[in-house]
Amino acid sequence: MNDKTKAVTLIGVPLEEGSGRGGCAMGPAALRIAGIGSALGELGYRVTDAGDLRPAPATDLGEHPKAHELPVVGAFARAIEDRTYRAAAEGSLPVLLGGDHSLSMGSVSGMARRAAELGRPLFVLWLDAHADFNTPATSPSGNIHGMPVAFYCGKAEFAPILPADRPFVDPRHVYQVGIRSVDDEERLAIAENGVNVFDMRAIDEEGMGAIMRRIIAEVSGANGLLHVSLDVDFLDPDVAPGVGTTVPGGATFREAHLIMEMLHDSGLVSSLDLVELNPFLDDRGKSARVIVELAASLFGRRILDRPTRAA
Ligand code: 5AB
Ligand code: MN
Ligand code: MN
Ligand code: MN
Repeated sequence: MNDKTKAVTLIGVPLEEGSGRGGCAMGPAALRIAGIGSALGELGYRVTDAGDLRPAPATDLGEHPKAHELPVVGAFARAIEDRTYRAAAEGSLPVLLGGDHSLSMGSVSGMARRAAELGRPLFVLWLDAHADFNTPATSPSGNIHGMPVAFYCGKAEFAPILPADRPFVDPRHVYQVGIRSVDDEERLAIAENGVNVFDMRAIDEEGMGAIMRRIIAEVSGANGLLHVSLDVDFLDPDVAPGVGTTVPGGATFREAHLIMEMLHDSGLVSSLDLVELNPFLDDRGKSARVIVELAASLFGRRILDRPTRAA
């Protein structure tokens, strides 16, 4: 992604049904108003805005007692999987403008399909207060935005949303950073499946720079593609209040900014989700602006040029 001739495709996902409350469907509009397209355009990328996906609910998916709004969320997952895969296959870098986090069922699955085609492993950097590894059987809420990681790892096949033989992400290729709210059964599941978790304590003890250097070295050593999924609640609520599931003690702007700069320099990022922004809960566009600023840093906006130094 440090090749500025590269194409970027913005994919709007006005989806909130996975979150159990209203507001996230306004996320794509808020991110556009905060200037996501022009920010990347000014950095030299060829930006195409593919508009918003608006699939009709999937009539073949029935209501599920413990996976709310399955026909809506399932239809979005299919449309997102297809659109993300096509953007990547055309050589463009998909940026998903969410929309609640259930959209990652589609975006990550689409990238997994692309990675399998290229014969390269897909890694996921999950920046979130939550592990999102529930299944309908373990979820305390029934909200699908708490389930996408289990879904794309093939551990939550609760409905025929996508083909059962699609490529899954190896849970050992998932790096979760910023975690500070995990449900009891979810905690067991992430440990059993070998998800790499860097909770807030790890960040405080080791420092964000050291953690990111490790992650980047592992992805780079495996010649992997890296999908980045940024949930607004990864950030501390003081930095980004516009989200329905705030948890105190989150990442600072400086920590998040460092992640983005290091990711840019790594050149590894193949795709990006910006999710869970709820403009209805935001403070005069503050969170939307922070997310656009972080995305711009991921795409190479920098404060000062740095001398190249040995790793
Ligand atoms: B988010 C909770 N674990 O499953 C659940 O915001 C919260 O995408 C999920 O990270 C939060 O309902 C989902 C309690
Ligand atoms: Mn999430
Ligand atoms: Mn979250
Ligand atoms: Mn949330």
